[in-house]
Amino acid sequence: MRAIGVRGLCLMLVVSMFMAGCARRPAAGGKVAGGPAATIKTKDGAEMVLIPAGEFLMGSADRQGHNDERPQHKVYISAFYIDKYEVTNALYKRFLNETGNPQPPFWNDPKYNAPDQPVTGVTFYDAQAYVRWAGKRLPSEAEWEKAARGGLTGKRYAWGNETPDAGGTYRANYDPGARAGSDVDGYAYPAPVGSYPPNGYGLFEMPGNVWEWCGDRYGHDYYGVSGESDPRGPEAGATHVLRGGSWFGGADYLRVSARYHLSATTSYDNVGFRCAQDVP
Ligand SMILES: [Ca+2]
Ligand SMILES: [Ca+2]
Repeated sequence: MRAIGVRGLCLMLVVSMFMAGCARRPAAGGKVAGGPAATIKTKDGAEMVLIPAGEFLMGSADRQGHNDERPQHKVYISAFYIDKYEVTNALYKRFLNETGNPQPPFWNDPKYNAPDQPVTGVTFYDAQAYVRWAGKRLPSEAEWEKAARGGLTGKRYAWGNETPDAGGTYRANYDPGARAGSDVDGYAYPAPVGSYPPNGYGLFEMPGNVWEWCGDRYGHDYYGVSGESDPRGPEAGATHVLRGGSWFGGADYLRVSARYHLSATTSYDNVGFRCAQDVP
């Protein structure tokens, strides 16, 4: 047997230290010991982020809050996954190809149809068809708000209480107003997903870019009667909830507690969605 010499021994030492270092790193996806993976990739190709179980304060006690955001109330949400980004045109195209669902009205408009822009012009029923195809579901309104808050408590926006343009840095794609111009924040139309900083849970564009359909029906006074654990909205109601504001609207609807609603058959060029999923 040949002696390996001092250089060989050093090399072996370096290699074994490297391997030991690798072994200590968390598995791909950052699996928490004994718990569900922090991130997963699903059938449609989307990345999803785990939102931990726990209580949060839903709604607003803030003077800026609208009547339907009151009363602010405590809600418990079970752990769930939510898409890291709004559903893009690239992902939606696979769904159209596989299902023959009709193209949304802005599908061929170059202002909206880049592969990494969020899909727009989707009705609530389109969004439902997509989530069923992907084996997922729409987030409840309460899940959406918890996810949007990014772990912060009682703040006005996903990033805190600063205005979306504080210090000259734009934190979302919206319409800052006639004086500034709708593209002073970087984009006059939907921005490619991932263009703005993520929130505390690592989710992008929860505020702004496109409004996002939630699974719940809308109830103006629902917060006064809502259950405390995984609420799913009122039994009846003519419209469905949307959250987050959009490129075609002001800062008020970027607030994490702001609510909006439309009939399930409406399709606008500032409305999209993202998916949620139970923890298996
Ligand atoms: Ca804008
Ligand atoms: Ca959004």
